[in-house]
Amino acid sequence: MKSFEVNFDGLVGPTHNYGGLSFGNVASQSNSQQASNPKEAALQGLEKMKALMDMGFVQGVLAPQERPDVAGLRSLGFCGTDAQVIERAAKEAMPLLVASCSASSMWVANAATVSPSADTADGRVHFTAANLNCKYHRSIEHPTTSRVLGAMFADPQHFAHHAALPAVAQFGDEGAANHTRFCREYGEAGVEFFVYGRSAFDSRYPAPQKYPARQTLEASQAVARLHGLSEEGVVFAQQNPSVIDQGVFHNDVIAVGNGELLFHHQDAFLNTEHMLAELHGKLAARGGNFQSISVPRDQVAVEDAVRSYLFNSQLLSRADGSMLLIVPEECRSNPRVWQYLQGLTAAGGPIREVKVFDLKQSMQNGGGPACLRLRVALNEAELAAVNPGVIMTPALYDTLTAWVNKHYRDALRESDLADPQLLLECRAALDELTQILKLGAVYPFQIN
Ligand code: SUG
Repeated sequence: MKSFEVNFDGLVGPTHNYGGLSFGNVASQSNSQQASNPKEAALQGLEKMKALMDMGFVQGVLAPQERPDVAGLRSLGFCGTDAQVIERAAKEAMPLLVASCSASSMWVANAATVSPSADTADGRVHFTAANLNCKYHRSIEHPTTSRVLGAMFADPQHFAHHAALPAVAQFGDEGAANHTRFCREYGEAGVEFFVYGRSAFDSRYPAPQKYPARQTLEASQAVARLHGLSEEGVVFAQQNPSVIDQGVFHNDVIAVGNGELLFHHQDAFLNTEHMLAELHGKLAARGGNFQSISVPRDQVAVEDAVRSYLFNSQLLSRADGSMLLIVPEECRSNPRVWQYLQGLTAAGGPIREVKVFDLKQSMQNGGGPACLRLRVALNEAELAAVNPGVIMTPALYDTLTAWVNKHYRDALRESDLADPQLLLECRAALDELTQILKLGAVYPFQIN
Protein backbone atom coordinates (compact mmCIF):
# COMPACT_ATOMS: atom_id res chain seq x y z
CA MET A 1 0.00 0.00 0.00
CA LYS A 2 1.25 3.50 -0.83
CA SER A 3 2.07 5.85 2.03
CA PHE A 4 2.48 9.59 2.32
CA GLU A 5 3.70 12.24 4.64
CA VAL A 6 0.90 14.78 4.74
CA ASN A 7 1.70 18.27 5.98
CA PHE A 8 -1.22 19.92 7.73
CA ASP A 9 -0.47 23.64 7.94
CA GLY A 10 -1.96 25.91 10.56
CA LEU A 11 -4.10 28.59 9.02
CA VAL A 12 -3.16 31.88 10.68
CA GLY A 13 -6.06 33.24 12.71
CA PRO A 14 -7.53 36.75 12.39
CA THR A 15 -6.00 38.01 15.67
CA HIS A 16 -2.35 37.39 14.71
CA ASN A 17 -0.40 39.94 16.74
CA TYR A 18 2.93 40.56 18.41
CA GLY A 19 2.26 40.21 22.11
CA GLY A 20 5.81 39.51 23.31
CA LEU A 21 4.38 36.50 25.10
CA SER A 22 7.12 33.91 24.81
CA PHE A 23 10.02 34.35 27.19
CA GLY A 24 12.92 32.35 25.72
CA ASN A 25 11.75 32.93 22.13
CA VAL A 26 14.02 35.68 20.80
CA ALA A 27 11.76 36.80 17.92
CA SER A 28 8.62 36.98 20.06
CA GLN A 29 10.40 39.09 22.63
CA SER A 30 12.12 41.43 20.21
CA ASN A 31 9.04 42.20 18.07
CA SER A 32 6.71 42.81 20.98
CA GLN A 33 4.24 45.67 20.45
CA GLN A 34 4.90 46.01 16.72
CA ALA A 35 1.83 46.28 14.50
CA SER A 36 1.01 42.98 12.83
CA ASN A 37 -0.75 42.25 9.55
CA PRO A 38 -3.06 39.24 10.03
CA LYS A 39 -4.22 39.27 6.42
CA GLU A 40 -0.68 39.14 5.09
CA ALA A 41 0.25 36.46 7.64
CA ALA A 42 -2.59 34.19 6.56
CA LEU A 43 -1.91 34.75 2.86
CA GLN A 44 1.81 33.99 3.32
CA GLY A 45 0.85 30.70 4.97
CA LEU A 46 -1.61 29.84 2.22
CA GLU A 47 1.05 30.55 -0.43
CA LYS A 48 3.30 27.95 1.15
CA MET A 49 0.49 25.40 1.27
CA LYS A 50 -0.35 26.03 -2.37
CA ALA A 51 3.29 25.78 -3.44
CA LEU A 52 3.64 22.38 -1.78
CA MET A 53 0.41 21.17 -3.31
CA ASP A 54 1.58 22.39 -6.72
CA MET A 55 4.82 20.42 -6.26
CA GLY A 56 2.76 17.26 -5.82
CA PHE A 57 2.80 16.89 -2.04
CA VAL A 58 -0.39 16.04 -0.18
CA GLN A 59 -1.19 19.16 1.82
CA GLY A 60 -3.79 19.73 4.51
CA VAL A 61 -5.12 22.65 6.56
CA LEU A 62 -5.59 22.93 10.31
CA ALA A 63 -8.11 25.52 11.47
CA PRO A 64 -7.19 28.37 13.83
CA GLN A 65 -8.86 28.91 17.22
CA GLU A 66 -11.45 31.23 18.63
CA ARG A 67 -9.77 34.35 19.93
CA PRO A 68 -10.19 36.41 22.04
CA ASP A 69 -10.74 33.44 24.33
CA VAL A 70 -13.71 34.89 26.17
CA ALA A 71 -14.48 31.58 27.87
CA GLY A 72 -10.93 31.53 29.25
CA LEU A 73 -11.28 35.10 30.51
CA ARG A 74 -14.54 34.15 32.22
CA SER A 75 -12.77 31.28 33.96
CA LEU A 76 -10.33 33.90 35.30
CA GLY A 77 -13.17 35.88 36.85
CA PHE A 78 -14.17 38.43 34.21
CA CYS A 79 -17.93 38.54 33.81
CA GLY A 80 -20.83 40.25 32.09
CA THR A 81 -21.58 40.22 28.39
CA ASP A 82 -18.81 39.16 26.00
CA ALA A 83 -18.10 42.83 25.28
CA GLN A 84 -17.91 43.59 29.01
CA VAL A 85 -15.54 40.68 29.60
CA ILE A 86 -13.17 42.10 27.00
CA GLU A 87 -13.57 45.66 28.23
CA ARG A 88 -12.88 44.68 31.84
CA ALA A 89 -9.88 42.55 30.94
CA ALA A 90 -8.49 45.45 28.88
CA LYS A 91 -8.87 47.81 31.80
CA GLU A 92 -7.75 45.58 34.64
CA ALA A 93 -5.39 43.00 33.13
CA MET A 94 -4.21 43.91 29.66
CA PRO A 95 -1.52 41.17 29.60
CA LEU A 96 -4.26 38.58 30.11
CA LEU A 97 -6.30 40.00 27.25
CA VAL A 98 -3.24 39.99 25.00
CA ALA A 99 -2.55 36.35 25.89
CA SER A 100 -6.22 35.51 25.27
CA CYS A 101 -5.97 37.00 21.78
CA SER A 102 -2.84 35.20 20.59
CA ALA A 103 -3.14 33.41 17.27
CA SER A 104 -0.42 31.02 18.46
CA SER A 105 -2.40 27.93 17.40
CA MET A 106 -1.04 28.63 13.88
CA TRP A 107 2.19 26.87 14.96
CA VAL A 108 0.68 23.43 14.66
CA ALA A 109 3.98 21.65 15.09
CA ASN A 110 3.00 22.23 18.72
CA ALA A 111 -0.57 21.01 18.35
CA ALA A 112 0.12 17.34 19.01
CA THR A 113 2.56 14.46 18.74
CA VAL A 114 1.60 11.99 16.03
CA SER A 115 2.69 8.37 15.67
CA PRO A 116 1.90 6.62 12.40
CA SER A 117 0.11 3.28 12.42
CA ALA A 118 3.22 1.33 11.40
CA ASP A 119 4.81 2.21 14.76
CA THR A 120 1.94 1.70 17.18
CA ALA A 121 0.84 -1.43 19.04
CA ASP A 122 -2.77 -1.31 17.83
CA GLY A 123 -1.98 -0.34 14.23
CA ARG A 124 -3.80 2.99 14.42
CA VAL A 125 -2.45 6.52 13.98
CA HIS A 126 -2.14 8.03 17.46
CA PHE A 127 -2.44 11.71 18.37
CA THR A 128 -1.69 13.30 21.75
CA ALA A 129 -2.65 16.95 21.98
CA ALA A 130 0.18 18.97 23.53
CA ASN A 131 -0.58 20.67 26.86
CA LEU A 132 1.79 23.58 26.03
CA ASN A 133 1.67 24.46 29.68
CA CYS A 134 4.82 26.59 29.72
CA LYS A 135 2.90 29.70 28.58
CA TYR A 136 -0.68 30.63 29.42
CA HIS A 137 -1.49 31.77 25.86
CA ARG A 138 -0.50 28.35 24.52
CA SER A 139 -1.91 26.27 27.39
CA ILE A 140 -5.44 27.25 26.32
CA GLU A 141 -5.06 25.66 22.88
CA HIS A 142 -5.40 21.94 23.56
CA PRO A 143 -9.15 21.53 24.18
CA THR A 144 -10.01 23.07 20.80
CA THR A 145 -7.02 21.37 19.17
CA SER A 146 -8.45 18.04 20.31
CA ARG A 147 -11.86 18.84 18.87
CA VAL A 148 -10.39 20.01 15.55
CA LEU A 149 -8.14 16.95 15.25
CA GLY A 150 -11.12 14.77 16.15
CA ALA A 151 -13.15 16.35 13.34
CA MET A 152 -10.30 15.86 10.85
CA PHE A 153 -9.35 12.32 11.84
CA ALA A 154 -12.69 10.99 12.98
CA ASP A 155 -12.66 7.30 12.08
CA PRO A 156 -11.85 5.29 15.25
CA GLN A 157 -10.87 2.32 13.14
CA HIS A 158 -7.81 4.25 11.93
CA PHE A 159 -7.27 7.09 14.41
CA ALA A 160 -6.78 7.18 18.21
CA HIS A 161 -6.82 10.47 20.12
CA HIS A 162 -5.36 11.08 23.55
CA ALA A 163 -6.11 14.09 25.72
CA ALA A 164 -3.23 16.38 26.64
CA LEU A 165 -0.98 15.23 29.50
CA PRO A 166 -1.63 16.59 33.01
CA ALA A 167 -1.24 20.37 32.90
CA VAL A 168 1.73 20.74 35.18
CA ALA A 169 5.26 21.80 34.31
CA GLN A 170 6.55 18.31 35.18
CA PHE A 171 4.68 17.03 32.12
CA GLY A 172 5.39 20.03 29.89
CA ASP A 173 4.73 18.81 26.36
CA GLU A 174 5.18 20.84 23.17
CA GLY A 175 4.14 18.20 20.68
CA ALA A 176 5.77 17.44 17.37
CA ALA A 177 8.24 20.33 17.65
CA ASN A 178 10.30 17.99 19.81
CA HIS A 179 9.55 14.80 17.92
CA THR A 180 10.94 13.44 14.66
CA ARG A 181 10.44 10.13 12.96
CA PHE A 182 12.98 8.24 10.94
CA CYS A 183 11.98 5.50 8.52
CA ARG A 184 12.87 3.92 5.21
CA GLU A 185 9.35 4.39 3.80
CA TYR A 186 6.58 6.34 5.53
CA GLY A 187 4.40 3.24 5.69
CA GLU A 188 7.07 1.04 7.32
CA ALA A 189 7.88 0.80 11.02
CA GLY A 190 10.25 3.61 11.95
CA VAL A 191 12.19 5.03 14.88
CA GLU A 192 10.55 7.88 16.79
CA PHE A 193 12.98 10.40 18.20
CA PHE A 194 11.84 12.37 21.26
CA VAL A 195 13.95 15.34 22.34
CA TYR A 196 13.44 16.83 25.82
CA GLY A 197 14.92 19.85 27.54
CA ARG A 198 15.06 18.59 31.12
CA SER A 199 13.95 15.86 33.47
CA ALA A 200 11.27 16.86 35.97
CA PHE A 201 11.82 13.99 38.37
CA ASP A 202 15.55 13.28 38.15
CA SER A 203 17.88 16.06 39.20
CA ARG A 204 20.94 14.38 37.67
CA TYR A 205 19.97 15.73 34.25
CA PRO A 206 21.35 19.19 33.47
CA ALA A 207 18.92 22.01 32.73
CA PRO A 208 19.14 25.47 31.15
CA GLN A 209 19.83 28.40 33.47
CA LYS A 210 18.26 31.34 31.72
CA TYR A 211 15.26 30.23 29.68
CA PRO A 212 12.72 27.49 30.39
CA ALA A 213 13.05 23.96 29.03
CA ARG A 214 9.50 23.45 27.83
CA GLN A 215 9.59 19.69 27.21
CA THR A 216 10.32 17.15 29.93
CA LEU A 217 11.67 13.64 29.55
CA GLU A 218 8.71 12.34 31.53
CA ALA A 219 6.23 13.95 29.12
CA SER A 220 8.00 12.41 26.12
CA GLN A 221 8.02 8.99 27.81
CA ALA A 222 4.29 9.28 28.60
CA VAL A 223 3.46 10.08 24.96
CA ALA A 224 5.52 7.10 23.76
CA ARG A 225 3.62 4.85 26.21
CA LEU A 226 0.20 6.23 25.24
CA HIS A 227 0.98 5.61 21.57
CA GLY A 228 2.04 2.02 22.21
CA LEU A 229 5.53 2.47 20.77
CA SER A 230 8.02 -0.33 21.31
CA GLU A 231 11.41 0.22 22.91
CA GLU A 232 13.11 -0.79 19.65
CA GLY A 233 11.24 1.99 17.88
CA VAL A 234 12.06 4.88 20.21
CA VAL A 235 15.09 7.04 21.03
CA PHE A 236 15.05 9.75 23.72
CA ALA A 237 17.69 12.46 23.64
CA GLN A 238 18.38 15.60 25.62
CA GLN A 239 18.68 18.99 24.04
CA ASN A 240 21.86 20.84 24.88
CA PRO A 241 20.77 23.17 27.74
CA SER A 242 23.14 25.88 26.54
CA VAL A 243 21.33 26.19 23.19
CA ILE A 244 18.00 26.58 25.01
CA ASP A 245 19.64 29.49 26.81
CA GLN A 246 20.52 30.94 23.40
CA GLY A 247 16.91 30.90 22.24
CA VAL A 248 16.35 27.33 21.02
CA PHE A 249 13.01 26.92 22.77
CA HIS A 250 12.01 23.87 20.70
CA ASN A 251 14.22 21.20 19.14
CA ASP A 252 12.84 22.10 15.70
CA VAL A 253 14.77 25.38 15.94
CA ILE A 254 18.05 23.42 15.80
CA ALA A 255 17.30 20.12 14.00
CA VAL A 256 14.97 18.61 11.42
CA GLY A 257 14.63 15.03 10.25
CA ASN A 258 12.91 13.16 7.45
CA GLY A 259 13.15 9.66 6.03
CA GLU A 260 16.54 8.32 7.05
CA LEU A 261 18.15 11.74 7.50
CA LEU A 262 18.73 14.00 10.52
CA PHE A 263 19.91 17.52 9.67
CA HIS A 264 21.12 19.21 12.85
CA HIS A 265 23.46 21.74 14.35
CA GLN A 266 26.66 20.46 15.92
CA ASP A 267 25.60 21.84 19.32
CA ALA A 268 21.96 20.74 19.26
CA PHE A 269 22.15 17.74 21.63
CA LEU A 270 23.92 16.29 24.64
CA ASN A 271 25.83 13.01 24.15
CA THR A 272 25.49 13.37 20.39
CA GLU A 273 27.71 10.43 19.41
CA HIS A 274 25.85 7.99 21.63
CA MET A 275 22.48 9.28 20.39
CA LEU A 276 23.47 9.02 16.71
CA ALA A 277 24.72 5.47 17.26
CA GLU A 278 21.41 4.51 18.90
CA LEU A 279 19.43 6.00 16.02
CA HIS A 280 21.66 4.21 13.54
CA GLY A 281 21.31 0.86 15.29
CA LYS A 282 17.56 1.04 15.79
CA LEU A 283 16.84 2.17 12.25
CA ALA A 284 19.17 -0.53 10.88
CA ALA A 285 17.12 -3.13 12.77
CA ARG A 286 14.12 -1.84 10.82
CA GLY A 287 15.96 -2.11 7.52
CA GLY A 288 16.91 1.57 7.26
CA ASN A 289 20.21 3.34 6.79
CA PHE A 290 20.34 6.30 9.17
CA GLN A 291 22.35 9.31 8.03
CA SER A 292 23.04 12.64 9.66
CA ILE A 293 24.33 16.00 8.53
CA SER A 294 25.89 18.00 11.33
CA VAL A 295 26.27 21.71 10.63
CA PRO A 296 29.52 22.90 12.22
CA ARG A 297 29.40 25.87 14.58
CA ASP A 298 32.31 27.53 12.79
CA GLN A 299 30.17 27.74 9.65
CA VAL A 300 26.82 28.51 11.25
CA ALA A 301 26.82 29.76 14.84
CA VAL A 302 23.86 28.89 17.09
CA GLU A 303 22.94 32.58 16.97
CA ASP A 304 22.73 32.45 13.16
CA ALA A 305 20.59 29.32 13.36
CA VAL A 306 18.22 31.04 15.80
CA ARG A 307 17.97 34.24 13.76
CA SER A 308 17.65 32.60 10.34
CA TYR A 309 15.64 29.52 11.40
CA LEU A 310 17.80 27.38 9.11
CA PHE A 311 16.69 24.23 10.93
CA ASN A 312 13.05 25.23 11.20
CA SER A 313 12.82 24.12 7.64
CA GLN A 314 10.73 21.44 5.99
CA LEU A 315 12.76 18.53 4.75
CA LEU A 316 10.69 16.82 2.07
CA SER A 317 11.25 13.63 0.07
CA ARG A 318 10.67 13.97 -3.64
CA ALA A 319 9.54 11.25 -6.00
CA ASP A 320 13.11 10.68 -7.24
CA GLY A 321 14.31 10.01 -3.67
CA SER A 322 16.20 13.30 -3.30
CA MET A 323 15.25 15.84 -0.64
CA LEU A 324 14.09 19.42 -0.78
CA LEU A 325 14.55 21.96 2.00
CA ILE A 326 11.90 24.66 2.48
CA VAL A 327 13.47 27.59 4.31
CA PRO A 328 12.31 31.06 5.33
CA GLU A 329 13.55 34.19 3.53
CA GLU A 330 15.65 34.99 6.63
CA CYS A 331 18.06 32.19 5.56
CA ARG A 332 18.79 33.95 2.28
CA SER A 333 19.43 37.25 4.01
CA ASN A 334 21.99 35.72 6.37
CA PRO A 335 25.24 35.45 4.34
CA ARG A 336 26.76 32.62 6.42
CA VAL A 337 23.62 30.53 6.35
CA TRP A 338 23.05 31.15 2.66
CA GLN A 339 26.65 30.24 1.84
CA TYR A 340 26.29 27.05 3.88
CA LEU A 341 23.12 26.13 1.99
CA GLN A 342 24.77 26.76 -1.38
CA GLY A 343 27.56 24.37 -0.40
CA LEU A 344 25.09 21.80 0.95
CA THR A 345 23.08 21.48 -2.25
CA ALA A 346 26.21 21.52 -4.42
CA ALA A 347 27.81 18.70 -2.41
CA GLY A 348 25.68 15.99 -4.01
CA GLY A 349 24.30 14.69 -0.70
CA PRO A 350 20.67 13.88 0.00
CA ILE A 351 19.52 17.53 0.12
CA ARG A 352 19.52 18.72 -3.49
CA GLU A 353 17.41 21.86 -3.54
CA VAL A 354 16.45 24.76 -1.30
CA LYS A 355 13.25 26.74 -1.78
CA VAL A 356 12.72 30.04 -0.03
CA PHE A 357 9.39 31.34 1.33
CA ASP A 358 8.40 34.69 2.75
CA LEU A 359 6.82 33.94 6.12
CA LYS A 360 7.89 37.14 7.83
CA GLN A 361 4.64 37.72 9.71
CA SER A 362 4.95 34.36 11.46
CA MET A 363 8.75 34.49 11.71
CA GLN A 364 8.55 37.70 13.75
CA ASN A 365 6.87 35.64 16.45
CA GLY A 366 9.39 32.81 16.17
CA GLY A 367 7.43 30.57 13.81
CA GLY A 368 9.12 29.28 10.64
CA PRO A 369 8.06 26.81 7.93
CA ALA A 370 8.36 23.78 10.22
CA CYS A 371 6.43 25.40 13.08
CA LEU A 372 3.54 25.98 10.73
CA ARG A 373 3.01 22.33 9.86
CA LEU A 374 2.01 19.11 11.57
CA ARG A 375 3.24 16.01 9.79
CA VAL A 376 1.02 12.97 9.64
CA ALA A 377 2.30 9.88 7.86
CA LEU A 378 -0.66 7.99 6.41
CA ASN A 379 -1.22 5.00 4.19
CA GLU A 380 -3.78 5.13 1.38
CA ALA A 381 -6.61 3.71 3.48
CA GLU A 382 -5.94 6.20 6.28
CA LEU A 383 -5.70 9.11 3.87
CA ALA A 384 -9.06 8.09 2.44
CA ALA A 385 -10.49 8.20 6.00
CA VAL A 386 -9.35 11.80 6.61
CA ASN A 387 -12.09 14.43 6.43
CA PRO A 388 -11.72 15.50 2.77
CA GLY A 389 -12.72 19.07 3.68
CA VAL A 390 -9.24 19.74 5.11
CA ILE A 391 -7.17 18.48 2.18
CA MET A 392 -5.82 21.33 0.05
CA THR A 393 -7.04 21.57 -3.54
CA PRO A 394 -6.82 24.46 -6.03
CA ALA A 395 -10.49 25.21 -5.28
CA LEU A 396 -9.97 25.18 -1.50
CA TYR A 397 -6.96 27.47 -1.89
CA ASP A 398 -9.11 29.97 -3.83
CA THR A 399 -11.93 29.73 -1.29
CA LEU A 400 -9.59 30.24 1.68
CA THR A 401 -7.83 33.17 -0.01
CA ALA A 402 -11.18 34.85 -0.65
CA TRP A 403 -12.23 34.07 2.93
CA VAL A 404 -9.06 35.73 4.33
CA ASN A 405 -9.49 38.76 2.09
CA LYS A 406 -13.09 39.11 3.23
CA HIS A 407 -12.60 38.74 6.98
CA TYR A 408 -9.08 39.73 8.01
CA ARG A 409 -7.72 43.11 9.03
CA ASP A 410 -4.43 44.28 7.58
CA ALA A 411 -3.17 45.90 10.77
CA LEU A 412 -3.52 44.97 14.41
CA ARG A 413 -2.05 46.79 17.40
CA GLU A 414 -2.43 46.06 21.08
CA SER A 415 -5.15 48.71 21.43
CA ASP A 416 -7.24 46.94 18.74
CA LEU A 417 -7.48 43.83 20.89
CA ALA A 418 -9.79 45.69 23.29
CA ASP A 419 -12.27 46.35 20.47
CA PRO A 420 -15.30 44.06 21.05
CA GLN A 421 -15.98 44.24 17.32
CA LEU A 422 -12.86 42.12 16.76
CA LEU A 423 -14.51 39.21 18.59
CA LEU A 424 -17.59 39.44 16.38
CA GLU A 425 -15.43 39.56 13.23
CA CYS A 426 -13.46 36.52 14.34
CA ARG A 427 -16.54 34.50 15.18
CA ALA A 428 -18.19 35.32 11.87
CA ALA A 429 -15.00 34.28 10.05
CA LEU A 430 -14.60 31.04 12.00
CA ASP A 431 -18.24 30.06 11.67
CA GLU A 432 -17.84 30.30 7.91
CA LEU A 433 -14.52 28.45 8.07
CA THR A 434 -15.99 25.43 9.85
CA GLN A 435 -18.43 25.13 6.95
CA ILE A 436 -15.68 25.52 4.34
CA LEU A 437 -13.54 22.84 6.02
CA LYS A 438 -16.56 20.71 6.96
CA LEU A 439 -15.50 20.49 10.59
CA GLY A 440 -18.87 20.77 12.31
CA ALA A 441 -19.05 22.65 15.61
CA VAL A 442 -15.58 22.84 17.20
CA TYR A 443 -15.35 26.31 18.77
CA PRO A 444 -16.58 27.29 22.25
CA PHE A 445 -18.96 29.86 20.72
CA GLN A 446 -20.47 27.09 18.58
CA ILE A 447 -20.90 24.47 21.29
CA ASN A 448 -21.70 26.38 24.50
O1 SUG B 1 5.46 28.97 21.36
N1 SUG B 1 5.46 31.99 19.60
C1 SUG B 1 5.47 30.56 19.57
C2 SUG B 1 6.30 30.06 18.43
C3 SUG B 1 6.16 28.58 18.26
C4 SUG B 1 7.11 28.05 17.24
N2 SUG B 1 6.92 26.68 17.08
C5 SUG B 1 7.88 25.78 16.88
N3 SUG B 1 9.15 26.05 17.03
N4 SUG B 1 7.52 24.58 16.56
C6 SUG B 1 5.97 30.00 20.90
O2 SUG B 1 6.91 30.60 21.47
C7 SUG B 1 4.71 34.19 20.32
C8 SUG B 1 3.40 34.89 20.51
C9 SUG B 1 3.55 36.34 20.80
O3 SUG B 1 4.56 36.75 21.40
O4 SUG B 1 2.63 37.11 20.44
C10 SUG B 1 4.60 32.68 20.33
O5 SUG B 1 3.75 32.13 21.02
